[in-house]
Amino acid sequence: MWSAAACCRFALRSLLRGRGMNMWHHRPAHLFLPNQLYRVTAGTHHKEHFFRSDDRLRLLQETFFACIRRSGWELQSWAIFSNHYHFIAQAPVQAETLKPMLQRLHSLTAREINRLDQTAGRKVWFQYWDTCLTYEKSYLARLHYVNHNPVHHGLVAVATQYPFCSAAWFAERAEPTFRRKVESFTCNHITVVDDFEGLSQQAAVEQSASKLAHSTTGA
Ligand code: NI
Repeated sequence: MWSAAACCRFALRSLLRGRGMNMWHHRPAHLFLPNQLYRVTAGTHHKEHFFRSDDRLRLLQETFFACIRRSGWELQSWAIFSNHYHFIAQAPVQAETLKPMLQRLHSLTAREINRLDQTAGRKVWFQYWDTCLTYEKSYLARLHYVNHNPVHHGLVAVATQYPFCSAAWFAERAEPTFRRKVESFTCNHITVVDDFEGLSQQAAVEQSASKLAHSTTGA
């Protein structure tokens, strides 16, 4: 016999699978701890759309979750795209684990993308930028920014429609008062490294095919 909790977990997993979402399993945190919260952005080499399909985005997202869990960071929001990603997370005790965690994420995903493209050793990731969030308002505004980043890049009309970001997870699981507080912030004044093209996946596939055709014809 299954316990009620086990039934609930199974139902939730089935629900998430049915929606094609592999979401972070914790509830959104609402504690602000200065000097422990970081916002991170990373981009691919030459902003290439290496993660240009749902399968590749899923690979990146799942590897990202695994690396975050392994390092003991507490994820608070994330947005993953074909050529960059953003996240906000709370450091475990020392934030020095950030660098090895990202190195592992980049190494594992680069190896897999290069295996798929048969381009062993190709540089996939460029670099990352991290900022320690020391003011609560800045933290809340950036949570909102990351949750809504798929809209900023023109990929969806409503962020909860995008399966590789935290918007749906946040909408479903955050306490209503916390959610309303975060959503009350505007993103207009935020300056972040985010000058990445918001290509739709279809456009990214076409762009990639076009480059391949040019390289094979010598154009
Ligand atoms: Ni972005």
